[in-house]
Amino acid sequence: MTVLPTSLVGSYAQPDWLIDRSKLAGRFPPRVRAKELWRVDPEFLEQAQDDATLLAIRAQERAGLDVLTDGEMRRESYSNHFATALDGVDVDNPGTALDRSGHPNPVPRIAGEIRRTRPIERRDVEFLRANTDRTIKITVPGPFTMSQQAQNDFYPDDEAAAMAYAAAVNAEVRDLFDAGADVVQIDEPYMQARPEPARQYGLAALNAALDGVTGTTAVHICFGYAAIIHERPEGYSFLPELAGSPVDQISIETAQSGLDLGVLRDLTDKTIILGVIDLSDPSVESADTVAARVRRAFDYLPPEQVVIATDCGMKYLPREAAEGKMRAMAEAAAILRAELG
Ligand code: MET
Repeated sequence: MTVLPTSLVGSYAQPDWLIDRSKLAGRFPPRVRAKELWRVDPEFLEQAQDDATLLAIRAQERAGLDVLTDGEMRRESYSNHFATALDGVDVDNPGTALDRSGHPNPVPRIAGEIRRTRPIERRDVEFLRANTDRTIKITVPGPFTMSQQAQNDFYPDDEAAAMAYAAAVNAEVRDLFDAGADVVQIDEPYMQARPEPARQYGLAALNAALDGVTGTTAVHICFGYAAIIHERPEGYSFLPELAGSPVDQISIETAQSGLDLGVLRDLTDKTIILGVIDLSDPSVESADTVAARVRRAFDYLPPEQVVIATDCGMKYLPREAAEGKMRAMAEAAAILRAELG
């Protein structure tokens, strides 16, 4: 693998013919199913999602990205696709939980033992593997985040629920590597939103999800989609804690927040998936701007430990903006590689 590989955090802009982006915008990502968002009849939906995935793959290849995702084209949200496929959760009689901005949201209601009875994203990895020769990454929601996006009516406490989710994620992660994934990324945005419980049991749940896994793993921690959560705090409320986790790569956002990268001093054993693309603004950064954002990390980490990435997912971006921003990443990588010789 080349130095300074470029990658998405996961999602790419979904086509308007596939999903009603006007209904997606401005609302919190759905926790239960939101089938009404799809513009294609159920009979043809998988075919349409496959075609949209091919489009996302080719767009990433054309832009020159090194690590490709499926663009999360098949998902209404980054987490509901997996979370609603588990046994033990009732999505027809949902519960309520506060989202990270404090709004009550319909969420899966844990009504029995959480069990993953079948692989959920295995076909997604197989499809990606069959359609590109580049390195591939797939994302899966983390056990802590899922525990915060659920109403627990079954387990004695939320920690027990998080550990049950961890077992489901662990089985899935193993299957995703078996299906050909090069990198599996666990999305844990709620660790930033809820640092106290994240410390109490979230980290243990993440580590349990990684238990015995041998492939390259990543965890993504962010401030929330720029299209939904507008403010960026000074810094992360939960991050150095990950130093002790067996995860290989940590995905953080630094562009929109202008994050003080001193936090990387605590994470020198990790590869950092460095968010250097601001998703709050559809205008495309120049390659020089992106390169300058990456250079900031070299005060703390050797280039060998940096992956060039977006702050969070590109789900809510217009497609032209997404394409331009991907090209800016690839061009920035080329500038930096030339500098490094
Ligand atoms: N993998 C997800 C995405 O790219 C991460 C979302 S965290 C709010 O959309």
